[in-house]
Amino acid sequence: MNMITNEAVSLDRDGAVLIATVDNPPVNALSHAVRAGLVSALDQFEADAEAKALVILCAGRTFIAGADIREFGQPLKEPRLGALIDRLDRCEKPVVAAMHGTALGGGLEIALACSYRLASQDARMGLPEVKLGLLPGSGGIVRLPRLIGVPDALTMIAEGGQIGAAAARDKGLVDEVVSGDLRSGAVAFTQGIAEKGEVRRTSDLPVPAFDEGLLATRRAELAKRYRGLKAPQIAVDLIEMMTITPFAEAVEKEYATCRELIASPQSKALRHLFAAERAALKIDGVPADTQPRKVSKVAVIGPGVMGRGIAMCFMDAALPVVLLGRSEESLGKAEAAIRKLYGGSIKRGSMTEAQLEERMKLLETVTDYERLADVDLVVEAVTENLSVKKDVFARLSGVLKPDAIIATNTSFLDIEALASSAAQPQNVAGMHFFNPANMMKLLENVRASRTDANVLATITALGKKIGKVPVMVGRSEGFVANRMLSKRSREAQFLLEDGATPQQVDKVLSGFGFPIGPFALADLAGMDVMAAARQARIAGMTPREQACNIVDKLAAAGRLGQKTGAGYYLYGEDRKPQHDPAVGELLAAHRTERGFGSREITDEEILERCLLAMVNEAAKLLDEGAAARASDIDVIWTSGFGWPTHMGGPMFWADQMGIARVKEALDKYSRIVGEEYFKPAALIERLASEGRGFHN
Ligand code: 3H9
Repeated sequence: MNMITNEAVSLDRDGAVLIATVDNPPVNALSHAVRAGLVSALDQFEADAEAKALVILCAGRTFIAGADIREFGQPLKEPRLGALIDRLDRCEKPVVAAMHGTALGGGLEIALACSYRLASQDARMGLPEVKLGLLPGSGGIVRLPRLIGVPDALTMIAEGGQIGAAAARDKGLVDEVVSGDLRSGAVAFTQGIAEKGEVRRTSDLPVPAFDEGLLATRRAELAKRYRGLKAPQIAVDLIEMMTITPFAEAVEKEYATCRELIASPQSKALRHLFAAERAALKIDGVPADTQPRKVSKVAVIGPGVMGRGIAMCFMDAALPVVLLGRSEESLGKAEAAIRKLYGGSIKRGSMTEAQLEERMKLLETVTDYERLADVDLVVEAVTENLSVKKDVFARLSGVLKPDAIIATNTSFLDIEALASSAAQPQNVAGMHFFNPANMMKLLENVRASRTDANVLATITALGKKIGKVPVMVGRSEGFVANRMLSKRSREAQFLLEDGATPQQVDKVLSGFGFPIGPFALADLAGMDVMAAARQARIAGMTPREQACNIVDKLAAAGRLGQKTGAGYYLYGEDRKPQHDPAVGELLAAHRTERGFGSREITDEEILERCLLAMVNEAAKLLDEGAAARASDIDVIWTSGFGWPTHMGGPMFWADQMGIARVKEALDKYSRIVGEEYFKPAALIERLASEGRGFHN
């Protein structure tokens, strides 16, 4: 008979074993109902003299995936997770956790306080709190090292990675891996231990000895790997604390730190991004139950740098790829380049020769469009020229299956014009990959006015499948990422004209948290590439933008960037950017030619002009409908363009600054730089007058 405790937890029995089943879809997060239900299950278990042991397991796709993030920031409702875990720790009869799916955060902390831990073969365990800018707060930090040792626990806590069931057993985190049905396996195991009634408490275990130097080494490594992030460093502090502090006091200290971190700006930013990434998968006009089309074979047109990278994305996801090029020679080059890139993975130890050969078997190279008759989706990645692309669309229309999707990888061309040149415009969308396509996480999927809902669902699902962060955007020149980037690049150039140096601008932006400043980045991309991109768009520029030709001057002087050893900076063997007085002279001559006096520019002005120019453009994109939500823009910039995740993305940052202050600053720079560049977007005017932010 089922003994219901509440809507989220039910209790039933099998002989002397009670079984508490948590059922709180989608991921069994520890909401108030789950905590209360488990406390009630414990009450009944303790009061029941016939019950010798209790199993905690979960219905649905996973064991408890952690505290309910949606409850953070709300008033705490009893029972707290800590109190539930303390009850488990003190229980005088054995409790067994049976984990499947992902046992994460508070979910794993519950298991750590049980007498025994079982895992199904596919189960994964972790303490991912650090990824949300916080740390375990209910004994995870104090218990895990006692079970698996300090070095492994430190890695799991400070980096948030997961381990599988077999590794967890080997390390001592799990007692047994259950093959077959988890519930029956767990009940059988628990019946075995029930009679003995032996209780094991992780809290009774000593902290295993470890190498004293470990903490300092890991601190330095983590500072390098997670630049600007506070939680990984605090994780080391807490580990150090737990090694020298009595158990109960250490648990209190851990909880107090967790509460502080929940309220910290970094955690708010990272939690915002967690929700934003999931919101980005919900597409306007695409009902949640829309069935994506089946994609089991794809084609990529154009074997250039982008086409090769895109082909690799699909091959890496085990999808067969037909790469179409104009000549055997270009295809041969592409194939060799792909092999070489995979060769790099072999050198780094992330791929074996055998895996490379398997991967290459997925690639077929062809010159004939007829060979595309059986593909489900085509990504067109030919030269960025409307008539060339239209020609490809027309040729594809003649050979593809009627429901095959055509996705263009254009960066700047008009998606509507391209869709109109296809026989089935409802099958046309954009999949805008970023270079290097096989590495970059961001995928801007583009909807055109006639794109079918199930095409949008398909490219979103496919984006996830190939390990990208897909964000749907609408028609706009440069879509979202590049259109905003072009405004930041413009301001960086204008700042040079006004008197700033490349070093100063790069220092301010990398100090903010970008991995690289715009000028060091330009040196990496190549000045010839930058100059060509500028020429391609020069007709649409303002007179000041047209005349701001520093890039052309550097390119003409042969300063093409890292590849020629000189660009905005000088480069030696170590490829570290060095100041070059010649660039100072070139800039001074440019200012004289343009009639600009040089003035002292503050770091604050640099930061605000570069970032607010982007935010203002983003507000226009939102009003135009090219971006569906402010949070989508935050996902785009944090997953694609190095905006530091702990700053939440440009729109989150602007909200933190306050929209009234954003408008004030835009008004100020309208006066200094010009109205045509900084006039506040209509949306910013509206939000400022209503006292609202982008996210509310
Ligand atoms: C913690 O435990 C702190 C404690 O130590 C101490 C406290 C004092 N809460 O990702 P998906 C939702 S901190 C609420 O698409 P998947 C998610 O928003 C927590 N909701 O699925 C989405 O909803 P929607 C530590 C959550 O299969 C839906 O579930 N734990 C939570 O790709 C499906 O999610 C973590 O950080 C949550 N904790 O991946 C785990 N988690 O459809 C975070 C998910 O409405 N979660 N949702 O947008 C994950 O890593 C993944 O969600 C998981 C499933 C791997 C579980």
